[in-house]
Amino acid sequence: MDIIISEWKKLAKKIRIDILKMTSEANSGHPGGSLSCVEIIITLFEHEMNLGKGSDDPDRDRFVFSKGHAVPAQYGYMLEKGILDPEEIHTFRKQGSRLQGHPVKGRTPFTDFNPGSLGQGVSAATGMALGYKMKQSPQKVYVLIGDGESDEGIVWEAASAACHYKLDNLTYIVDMNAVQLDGATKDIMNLGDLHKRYEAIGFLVDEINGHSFEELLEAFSHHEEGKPHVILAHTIKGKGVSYMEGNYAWHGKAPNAEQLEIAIKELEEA
Ligand SMILES: Cc1ncc(C[n+]2csc(CCOP(=O)(O)OP(=O)(O)O)c2C)c(N)n1
Ligand SMILES: [Mg+2]
Repeated sequence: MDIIISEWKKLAKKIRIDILKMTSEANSGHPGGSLSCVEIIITLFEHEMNLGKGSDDPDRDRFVFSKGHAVPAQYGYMLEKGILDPEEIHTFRKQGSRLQGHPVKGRTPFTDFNPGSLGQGVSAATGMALGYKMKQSPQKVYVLIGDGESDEGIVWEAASAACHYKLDNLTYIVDMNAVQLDGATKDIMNLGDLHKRYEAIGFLVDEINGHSFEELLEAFSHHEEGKPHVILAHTIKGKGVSYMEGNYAWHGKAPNAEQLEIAIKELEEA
């Protein structure tokens, strides 16, 4: 496993550089929340999810990027793995391009929902998992949720339904970077103790460091029959770039050419 993790760490660095390059060239996008979820995306796509014969395989597992503004992390992964043409990095957020600022279902591979309105992806993913249960299909559904997004009421309606219908084929991963659009999540709408909240509804709960591949792998290996699973993954918004880390100002702002150069240097030298 050691060898794989050292490769994943190199991949994470490349993806972070891609995120910065694509947002900088587009002069728009969301670097902060994209940088925080890179290890989560890698662990899901490299290890956890059954991708079947590829994106068109109807029997593969499903992924809903509910905090869809952070999709540069998934684009970066797909660019690095050759699922997307590396040249497409230059098309991010351009008119007519398939690499839009939020995922577009059916336009890019492994894109199972059109998110953007926060909270809706959680509801959609929960419905997908219920559908697979009803069909007695072994397929699993994974959904990536923001901590700020967790302020949305629809998340909790979906979470209750997930327990009511015993959706043990469903995993929520919450990117707990502690920051949302214009401040700290605890200052804007305090979530209280998410661990206890999810446990009280009936989830199997893990709380981990979301930048640790070892902890992500361990958490993903847990399963309890009849219970949906939530992984509360503590991360750093803007991870890897000193002037972005923990700073809400980089939620929806792209680095300029000079800032990009500093960021790439920091990542390469880390
Ligand atoms: C329903 C809804 N309200 C507001 C927004 C605007 N918005 C986009 S991202 C964001 C903050 C999200 O914060 P968080 O979920 O913590 O994301 P992350 O920190 O991972 O970037 C907001 C308020 C939205 N997209 N949808
Ligand atoms: Mg956040």
